[in-house]
Formats: sequence, C-alpha cells, structure tokens
Amino acid sequence: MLKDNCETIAAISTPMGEGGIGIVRMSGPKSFDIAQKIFRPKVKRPFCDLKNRTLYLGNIIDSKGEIIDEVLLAIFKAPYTYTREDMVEINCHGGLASQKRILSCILDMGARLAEPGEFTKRAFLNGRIDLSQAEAVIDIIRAKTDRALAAANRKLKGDFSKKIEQVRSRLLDVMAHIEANIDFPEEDIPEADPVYIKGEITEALNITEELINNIGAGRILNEGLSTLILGNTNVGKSSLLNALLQEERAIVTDIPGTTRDIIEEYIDICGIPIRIIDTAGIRQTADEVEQIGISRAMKYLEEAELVLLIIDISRKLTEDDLNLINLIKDKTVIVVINKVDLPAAVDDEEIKALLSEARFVKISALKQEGIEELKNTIYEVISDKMGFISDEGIITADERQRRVLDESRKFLEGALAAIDRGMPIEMVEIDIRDAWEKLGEITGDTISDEIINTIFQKFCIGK
Ligand SMILES: Nc1nc2c(ncn2[C@@H]2O[C@H](COP(=O)(O)OP(=O)(O)OP(=O)(O)O)[C@@H](O)[C@H]2O)c(=O)[nH]1
Ligand SMILES: [Mg+2]
Repeated sequence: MLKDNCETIAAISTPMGEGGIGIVRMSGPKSFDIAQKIFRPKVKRPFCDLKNRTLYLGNIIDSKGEIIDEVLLAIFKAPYTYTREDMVEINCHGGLASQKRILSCILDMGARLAEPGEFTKRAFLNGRIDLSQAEAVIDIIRAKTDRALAAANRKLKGDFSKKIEQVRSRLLDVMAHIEANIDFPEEDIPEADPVYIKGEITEALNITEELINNIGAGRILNEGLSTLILGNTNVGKSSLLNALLQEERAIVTDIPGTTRDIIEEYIDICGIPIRIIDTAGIRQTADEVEQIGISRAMKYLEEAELVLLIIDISRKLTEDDLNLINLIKDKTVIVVINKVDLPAAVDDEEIKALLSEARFVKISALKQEGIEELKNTIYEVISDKMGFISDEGIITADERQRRVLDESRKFLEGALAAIDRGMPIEMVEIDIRDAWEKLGEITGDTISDEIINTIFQKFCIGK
C-alpha cells in the first residue's frame, strides 16, 4: 500500500477566524529540523535538549530574524504520536495573520501543506489505527450530541473493528477448512463438513445483520434525523422551528408566504440530533420566488425521514392541505395541530380520519405550549423506527460502510443458498471469500488507495 509519508506536512488545525489560541501542526521526518530553524525558546537550551511532550515558551521568527508571534511549542517524538511520526505542535495566538505566517514559514523551510485528513491518514498508513477507527475521528469531530459522541468514541476504541474481525476470522476458518479438503482430498482429512460450514456462515450472517441494524441508529446519531416541517402557508411552521430552537431563527409574520428558502438547524432530543428543516408553505401560487421555495421543499420531502405536518386549527382545511396530505401518505408523519389557543375551525376527528397512521400532537407555537410533548413524541417515533435498544451496540457509520456491510450480507446469503442447493463446496467458498474481502474494506485490510484517498478527503484540514 502506498506510503507517502517521506514528506513533512503542515497545517493550521484550529478553525479559521479569531480565537484564543491557534494550533499549527507538523508531521514527518523534517519536523524537528524545521522547528529548530524557526523557534527560539526562552530557556537557554539547545533545541536537541528539549524534552519530549513538553510545552516550551518562545518566539517564532522568520528568515530575517523578525518575531512573528510568541508561542508555546511542543515536540512529539515518533513513534508515540498521533501519526507515529515526529510531530511538532505550535500554540500561537488565535489570529489569522499569526497562524498563516507561521504556516508559511514552515512551508518555506520545506514542509508541504497537508491535505484534508492527512494526519489521520498517516496514523492509519503507519498502522496505529485501522480504517474504521480513522473514520471514527471524523464522527467524533462531527458529533452533535453526547450520545453521538459516545457512539463515535466506542468506534474509535475499536468496537466496530472487533465485530468485523470476529466475522472475518470465522470466515477465514471456514475457508481453511474447505481448502484443506480441496487440496488433500485423498489424505486422511475429514470431508468438508456442510453442517459446520453452514453453522459458521449463519453465525457470521447474524453478526453482520446485527451490525446493519445498529448502524441504522448510528447513522441517525451521526447525521441527525432529517425532519421536515411541512404545511400550508401561515400555519406556524417557522414559529414552531423557533419554539423548538428557543430562538428567533426564522422570520415570522402574518403574511402568507413569508419563508421562501430552506432553513436547517439541529436540535438535541434526548441525545439524538434532529436536523430540523423549515420550508416554504405549500400552496398554489403565482409568485415565482415562492414557487422555487415550494419546489425546494418538495425535493427535501423525498429525503425526509420524518415529517411534521402542521395544521392550523383556527382555519378550515383547504384543497392545498388535502393535496399535501396525499403527498405524505407514505412518510413517517407526526401531525402537529397548531394554534390551539384560538377557537377551532376544524374538528380533530376530521384530521385524524385523513391520516389514520400518524401520531397527533396539539400545540400553540405562539404560546410555546405542547412543545415538550411534541419532542417526546418525536423521540418515541424515532425510537420505534430505529429500534433503539441499548446505546452500547450503536455504531456510527457512513454510507460507504453501510454499503460494504450490505454487500457482505448478500455474499453470505449467497453462500448459504449455494450450500442448500448442493453446489460444489468450491463455489460456496467463492462467496465466503468475497464476503471476507468486502468486510476488509471496513478495517482497511483489503482496500484500494483510491478509496482510502476519498475517505480522507472528507476530513478537515489539519486533522
Ligand atoms: N394565535 C396563534 N398564532 C400563531 C401560532 N403560531 C403561529 N402563529 C402566527 O401565525 C402567523 C404565521 O406564522 P409563521 O410561523 O410565519 O407561519 P409559517 O407557516 O412559517 O408561514 P409561511 O412561512 O408563510 O409559510 C404569525 O402571525 C404567527 O405569529 C399559534 O400557536 N397561535
Ligand atoms: Mg415560515
């Protein structure tokens, strides 16, 4: 596998913008050499005598000897570092100019700018962590709630990889058993035992399926459940968004068609991130901008995992409402009956008859009543949908990992079907090998450089 770590890389690891401190990092063989050239420690000690993993106060100077910034610098000697290479971290003042000048000094001295995720990629290429652990690092950075963070940490610890390895080693044993039989058929080795093989594959399939189920919940923890607030104009969609967020995020007016664009925010419901999306009110309209907003809302509807359909109880149902109800028949829906502080113009039963499968919650977005009950209902619906049993099993995973598991499951099912049909054992082995190889794409044992590069592209620079 490609090992492109002979170069020294550098990047600003903290977000761009003003902050208390900024961190510039380096990794690779020239890190100490470069640091020595640009750092003047306050302690009167040669650079080679600086202690490992210790912060030293000093100045970064440019090639003309001018001070760029007063910093704290630490050296980390290989192999016990994030990347397993020599590393340097410079804590400077968190201003753009300071961080950029320090970085450009380092680059002038022969380092090159790190690609996104390259520090973590090196940790993987140098064998400190496997691929699924490397990917857990992004999950940790992106975690939006405590539960999401805990799940990502379990993955970083290696829980996911261990499960995958369990399945793979089982499959390897079965392959060894089959090979022994194929290679030395006339010797005194017992014939390939279909009962044993079937039992092992079934167990491997069970673990894979369990992982697929747990990943469903993990994906929601990772990305948030996409929840669309949908309804006619003026029913109080943006008011509900604001009530859920406890801030005046969206503009609310009594003019129908106020919201045009999509507004997305995250809320935390019992540790589950909910990606809540406010949309333009759905109605027949001649207004061009509003129409664009409506078609955006419709696009989001395709992907939405949960729809909060808002009905204004103070108004009679219109044709627009009825059309909308037809559009969301196949979705998971919570009907939110809003404006219960006003006299009712529609009967609850009339609405319930139209969407018999859905849950109903009555609220007043204006008076902030019923919001807790709505949150509880959202939580119950998600728990049902995702089968949240215990947090321990939940694994955060991305689309790639999900696809790998899905394909592995198909190979294992293929192997079982081949046994049942009495196919030659060599044919069964092909499916087993395919599943074994596929699963290796999660830990990174069997994966192309190209896929590895795409995975790390998703990281931020400096990680
Ligand atoms: N009385 C009462 N008025 C409400 C309630 N919720 C919203 N409103 C009012 O209804 C009007 C419309 O509210 P919005 O939140 O802008 O409605 P919307 O569905 O986002 O409207 P569009 O963006 O135009 O589709 C505003 O005047 C709100 O103050 C409520 O629970 N009770
Ligand atoms: Mg609105």
